Amino acid sequence: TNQYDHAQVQEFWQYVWERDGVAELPDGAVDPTYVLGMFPYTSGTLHMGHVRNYAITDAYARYRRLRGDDVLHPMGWDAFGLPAENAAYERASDPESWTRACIRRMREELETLGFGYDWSREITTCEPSYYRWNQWLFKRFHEAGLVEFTGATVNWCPDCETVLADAQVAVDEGGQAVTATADEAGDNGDSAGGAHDESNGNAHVHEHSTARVCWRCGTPVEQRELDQWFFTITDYADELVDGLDDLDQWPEGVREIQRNWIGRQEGARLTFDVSTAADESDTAVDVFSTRSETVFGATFVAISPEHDLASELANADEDVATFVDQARTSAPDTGHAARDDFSTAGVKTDATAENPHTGEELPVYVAEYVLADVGTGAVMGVPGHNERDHEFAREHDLPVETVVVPHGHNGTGSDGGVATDAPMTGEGTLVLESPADRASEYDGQPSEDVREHLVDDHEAIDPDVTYRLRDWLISRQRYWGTPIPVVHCEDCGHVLVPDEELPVELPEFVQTTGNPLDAAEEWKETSCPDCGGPAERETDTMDTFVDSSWYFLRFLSPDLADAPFDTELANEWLPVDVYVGGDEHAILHLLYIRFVTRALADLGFLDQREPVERLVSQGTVLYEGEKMSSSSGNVVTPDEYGAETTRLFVLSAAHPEQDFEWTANDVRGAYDLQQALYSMATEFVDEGETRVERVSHDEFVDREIDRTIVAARTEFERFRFHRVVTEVQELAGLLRQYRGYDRIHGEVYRRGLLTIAALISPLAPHLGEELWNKLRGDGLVVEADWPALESDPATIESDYQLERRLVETTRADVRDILDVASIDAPDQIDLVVAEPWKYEVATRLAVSAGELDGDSATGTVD
Ligand code: ANZ
Ligand code: ZN
Repeated sequence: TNQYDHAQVQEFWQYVWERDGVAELPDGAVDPTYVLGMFPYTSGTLHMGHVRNYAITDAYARYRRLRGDDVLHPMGWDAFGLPAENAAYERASDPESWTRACIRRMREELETLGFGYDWSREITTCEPSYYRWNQWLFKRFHEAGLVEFTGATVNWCPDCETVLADAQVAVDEGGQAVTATADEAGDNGDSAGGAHDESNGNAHVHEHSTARVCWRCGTPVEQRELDQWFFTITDYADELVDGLDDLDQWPEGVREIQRNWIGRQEGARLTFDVSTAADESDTAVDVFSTRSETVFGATFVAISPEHDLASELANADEDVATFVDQARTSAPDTGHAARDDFSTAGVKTDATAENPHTGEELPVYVAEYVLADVGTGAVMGVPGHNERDHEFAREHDLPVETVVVPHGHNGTGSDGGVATDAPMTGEGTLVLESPADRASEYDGQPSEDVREHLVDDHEAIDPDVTYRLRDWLISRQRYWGTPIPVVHCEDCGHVLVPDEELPVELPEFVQTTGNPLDAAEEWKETSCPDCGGPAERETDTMDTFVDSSWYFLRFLSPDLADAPFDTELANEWLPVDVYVGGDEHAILHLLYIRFVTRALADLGFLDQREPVERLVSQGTVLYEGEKMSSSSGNVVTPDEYGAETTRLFVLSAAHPEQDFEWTANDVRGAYDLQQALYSMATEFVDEGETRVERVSHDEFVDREIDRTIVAARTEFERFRFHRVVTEVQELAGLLRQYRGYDRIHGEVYRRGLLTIAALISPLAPHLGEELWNKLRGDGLVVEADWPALESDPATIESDYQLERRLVETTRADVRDILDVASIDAPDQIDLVVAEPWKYEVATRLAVSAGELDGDSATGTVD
């Protein structure tokens, strides 16, 4: 029949592909094209975000195979993490069996969709044969001085006696706890160590001081200072920012996000001498400022509640003590995100600070808006020029002085009053008030210049750089992760587990209130590798972002037993040619893989310093305006019209970076296209009479087929799969007209259909095989060559380039191009009818010149 039975077709071709191992990288492949999608977190089921992600990589991988490349297109599982542990509690089971069940199901789903992975390279991060290399990595980083053990503020539930990840902390809003459940945490369209793993070491998420309670027992959460393990990613801060400039195949948006995250700020450090009322021990406070020239207008100094001086002043002053205590416990680890939404709470101390330039004595405040982990944890308050200082001054009746005015204004200097107007935050001209300052060389100079000079002229003002980036906190006080390969010995302190004893495997899981590793007494008890005395194992496990920070290297040699990856292969095959994933990974995961790659390079295990050459950041699939995800319950299962319809739809709905809406109508459209192409092929095969002698319009059709091939290649390279679909549809339309016009030339028509089969096959591979098989009777389209051109490739190519230029240029340029192409538009429209694209451009031009009305112009150029 002419009916395309998608279920049967899918099953059949999937069987054939597997039998023939078509997606496996051939032995001895030299520098294959490495196409990678962010591997999924094993949360239980695939959602539309995954389907889109993997449809994109599969389309590109299949395209590169058609082009004749060897292609490495592997898949694996990001299998450690909190959701598995939570699910184990909910189901009274254990994280491992839950994870295994998820993997089985998700792999089946991927197979149903017909994605062509080299399954011989499958990796699973919760297997000891994988995670031992996380431990190896930890040790190498430790040897290189990239590991630190130091205090950090963490969430602590006093009832469960455990540290809680941010996702395990619920916000109690008026008695209603909004819990961050395993489901939400694990299933945000994430892959590659995604949003499921919350307490990422350097994401300081600000939360208001509404009650924060334990997700399990509802007890208010405390902030505790605990010793934790860190990777010192900040050592690479400069490199990681500077390296972004060379990543010219990464979306600018992602690079900008990374730049902001690293937050390099150049400025100056100014030293203020401080005297306290007790005045035995005078001290000094350093502040960091990006606008050091505004020091002339500083009217106070403010320090964070965590500042050493604040503790010191609290000893002698009860008000200060109360404020400091309350400020330290009320907010969790505050951070940069808080800066738009800050508090003006503060307390005046009896200390004063001497303005290093004017010598003026300024009051010293302890203020909440001064963040402990930014700059030096202290600021000079310049209400005339800084928003936050201005608000604070208003609240605390502090004077406002204006010392910079817009260029060209001769300002009136300070008003000496209380802030009412907005501060002047821009650059301008320095205008100084006091007679002494007026005489100074800075008065009347541009603010930028003064800033530059101050660091040279002034002993108490030095150049300084600060970063927003924090070290990567990798400690997790929970079970389902990689054990940190350290033992604690009373005599020797921290001792690393020797390489021969790796992996340190997880003990059996037990349900308990705190960290199951703490409860595993037998496992914990060990002997010191150095002195042989009694010692205890470290019970922290690693952040799962460690697992995903190097997995792309493991795919090169997944079974290697004596190293995490093969250095020689890595030097040949890296960087990953194309990496595709959701943009929620713009910072953490994509920053960690860059950091780890650079660190491994410095350790001599790699030549490459960047892991990914080209990054494709995919947009969101929406359903009635909301993100499609299993936790919001609006997942569309791909059964109704078949898996392939889903693939074809997600690829043709929009270009990969765009969000798009899932609509039943458009899905139906993708289905109809398959039916239509299938019918064309079956009708042609059944066709009785075709021609063998060539006539002029055969030439035209041949040329259009060639043109489509060239166009599709460009669109595949640009990841514009929806344009490939359009090209195929247009060619199909032309073939239909051709067939209706006269008897067709059999070979030309057949070539047209075979071209369609080949070009659609990366997007809809089952359909591609089916068409190919109908038309040829043997062979597989996945093993076919890229369709050959009939006419001179150079001519087609140059015509096509011209066409592209026409599409991409502005109307003003079009006339020039038409001149070059010797088309006398619009008078000769008739003559260019044979070449529709020229016709379109010409009619558009004519419309815009008022020589034709819009109705008679058809088609679009874009
Ligand atoms: C004085 C000044 C005057 C500043 C002026 C800016 C403008 P932004 O504002 O994002 O460019 N700062 C420094 N350390 C801080 C801390 N620990 N907590 C809160 N704020 C802090 O960041 C740079 C500015 O942030 C610094 O420059 C400092 O205020 C403030 F017209 O110094 B500035
Ligand atoms: Zn010891």
